[in-house]
Amino acid sequence: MRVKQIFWTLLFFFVQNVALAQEHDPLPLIPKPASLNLKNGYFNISHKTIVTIQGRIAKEDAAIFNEQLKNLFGFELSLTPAEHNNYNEIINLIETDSGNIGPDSYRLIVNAKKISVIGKGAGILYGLQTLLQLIQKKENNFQIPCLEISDQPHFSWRGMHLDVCRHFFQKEFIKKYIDLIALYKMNTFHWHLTDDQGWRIEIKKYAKLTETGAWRHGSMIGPYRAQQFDSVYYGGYYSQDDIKEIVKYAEARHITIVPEIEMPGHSLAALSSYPKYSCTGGPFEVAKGWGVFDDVFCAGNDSTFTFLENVLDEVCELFPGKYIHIGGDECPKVRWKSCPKCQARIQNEHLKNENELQSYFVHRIEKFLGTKGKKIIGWDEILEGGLAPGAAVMSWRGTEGGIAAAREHHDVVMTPGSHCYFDHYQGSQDYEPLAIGGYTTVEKVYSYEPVPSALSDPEQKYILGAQGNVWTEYIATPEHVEYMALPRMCALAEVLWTPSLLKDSVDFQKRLIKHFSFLDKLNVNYSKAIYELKGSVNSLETENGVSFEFSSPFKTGKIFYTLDGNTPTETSSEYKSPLTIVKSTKVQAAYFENGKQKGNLLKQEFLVTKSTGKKITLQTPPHENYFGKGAQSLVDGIRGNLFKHGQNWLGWWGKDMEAIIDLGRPDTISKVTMDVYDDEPSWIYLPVNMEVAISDDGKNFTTLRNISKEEIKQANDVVVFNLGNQAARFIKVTAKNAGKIPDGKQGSGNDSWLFVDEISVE
Ligand code: TNX
Repeated sequence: MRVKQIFWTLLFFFVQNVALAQEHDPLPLIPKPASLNLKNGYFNISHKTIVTIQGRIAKEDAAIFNEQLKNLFGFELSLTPAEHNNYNEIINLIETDSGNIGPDSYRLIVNAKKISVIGKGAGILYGLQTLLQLIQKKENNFQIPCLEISDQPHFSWRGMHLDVCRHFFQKEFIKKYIDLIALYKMNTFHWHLTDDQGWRIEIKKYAKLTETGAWRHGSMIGPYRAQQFDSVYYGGYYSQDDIKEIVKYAEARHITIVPEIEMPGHSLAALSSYPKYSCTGGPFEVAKGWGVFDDVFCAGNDSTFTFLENVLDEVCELFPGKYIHIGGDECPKVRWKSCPKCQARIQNEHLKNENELQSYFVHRIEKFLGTKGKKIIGWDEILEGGLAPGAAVMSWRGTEGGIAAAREHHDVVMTPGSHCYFDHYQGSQDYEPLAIGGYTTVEKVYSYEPVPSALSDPEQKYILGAQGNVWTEYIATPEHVEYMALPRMCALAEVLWTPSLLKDSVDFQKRLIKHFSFLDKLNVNYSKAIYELKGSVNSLETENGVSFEFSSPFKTGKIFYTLDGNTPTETSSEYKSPLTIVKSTKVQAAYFENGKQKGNLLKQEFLVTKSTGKKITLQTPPHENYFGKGAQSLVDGIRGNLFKHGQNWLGWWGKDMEAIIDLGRPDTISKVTMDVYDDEPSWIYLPVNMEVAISDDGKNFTTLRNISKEEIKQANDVVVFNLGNQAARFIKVTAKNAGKIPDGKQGSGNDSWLFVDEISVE
């Protein structure tokens, strides 16, 4: 009897909880907690609420929580030591070191009269961040729903990066950025402090680093390929007092700052101040433009190392964290090749080449930092020529560097351009401010899984987590940083905090839209690109052409479209299901609600030919950063569009493209057209050779036409193969990559990119 009773009681509670969970929209929590159990009722929070505190950390956390409350809702709570426990409405903060709770984890229990936050390490602050996001205004009250949460971080490195060199941001904004990092339970701020365009940290021993190196006599304006500059004197730096203040500010929010001092490349600002540490002796100017520069620290000169060690001495004093980021990326080797001292070093140290010289450089710095009790972390180029023994790697050029480092048992932070570069476009380029390129939507960031499946279980442990990077070549104001970082940072925070099994993109989008009002209150200029009406092209199995599908996060209104070039209104055709595009058309569509258009006008032109929507295979898949929808993007009827790399272009890095299109049956063909892309300063080179071949069986191909480098150059980005009349079912198109970038060019010594799009067959 008793057992039965318990059973029914339990069932009742279970059903009630499930019903509650379904009835309510998801609570606007980001990141989503590992476990949440919603209950009936509310806790009323007001200036009368008392907070009792147990523990030193809890006391600091409570003070931060109070500041946040004041800022967001205009009231504060009374703080008191734990003994006073006999109040009506109280919040108990309990710091624990119990083995039952993991590092930086917390439990949050909200009852109608009492809230408990039990946490370890950063756990209490994280619990309070959850609490903050739960506060809802109801008439004149602020309420928190009754619930129980048990929560813990999924990854240990939950980072955000900010480049303060290409553009400088004042101390106050750095604090706001840190506040946002804390709000989303992230714990690492990677501060990119030195680069070609500015040295931003005061070093007492070398005053010229900031007197000279922090200032430039102009900046690049507009897109890279326009190569235009203003002549405005620009710069700024953080004094050591500023740095100490910021480090303390971050520490209170359980955030470790990883300072980055770039070497051996990206060092023109330092060399402008102290040219004697270069190979040629200078003189140099702090860079006005973006990109990669040939003059780097001289690796043959011992005094370079003394200089860097003295700089790092001061850096280590200022930053208590265990990691110092030493850069290591994009270091051209041209100067080293002709520098007698560097060549002598290669000889004396029995190094094979300049790559090994870079590795020598990094090893030497690592050793020095080891004596200071620090570990180094660097961009994935530090793998080339042999990784320093204790170095951790930041994998940015894709995931390969991370995989290689983990296999060698080095710690890894994933930050691939494909998902973690928040300087890329996040919405349609028709409406977004100028960005460096790429196309990384919030949805894409959310889909990211930091642990590469190629790694074995034991190797996976070396993946510490991931980080969002905000490079600021095209981002000059705090508002613009916010715009690029948010809400992509919300998505990444959830990728890093929430167990991957609980990830749910539909639920995330609902929470995010609710959460926007919170960001409004914080005065954060986030992007609203998720409201965009988007179009996606899919292949049709049976017919010619492609299907075109619209999606909008709004659900209550209707989408209208036109195919005749007119702007859609509510009297245009209503969108019910994916459109079938069988001939060249210009589609325009918009979302309407209550008689008004909401969001953007979607415009898409299709050029339908014999290849559109046909089966296509690629010998080598494109690079993950420029993957589009894979091979299908080459025959989706959408031409690559100059200035818009990222969305429609597919890119190969150092590799050739070979595509085979299957028309499904033999057909007459007379012309093949393909778009190519030329932007050498951005490392994108025209193919050096292209070829079209045909076949009846998909195995034995006959080459019809081969186009040389010169002809490709003259083709003006659209390469046309006139073939006469041919009968074929299979068409093979190849484009040969230009290989290594030659000396004297941007990015020399690196692999070049090959960008192609749409293969039209007529
Ligand atoms: C590559 S990521 C760089 C940066 C640029 C960034 C722009 C990395 C290690 N180096 O210097 O700012 O691309 O996206």
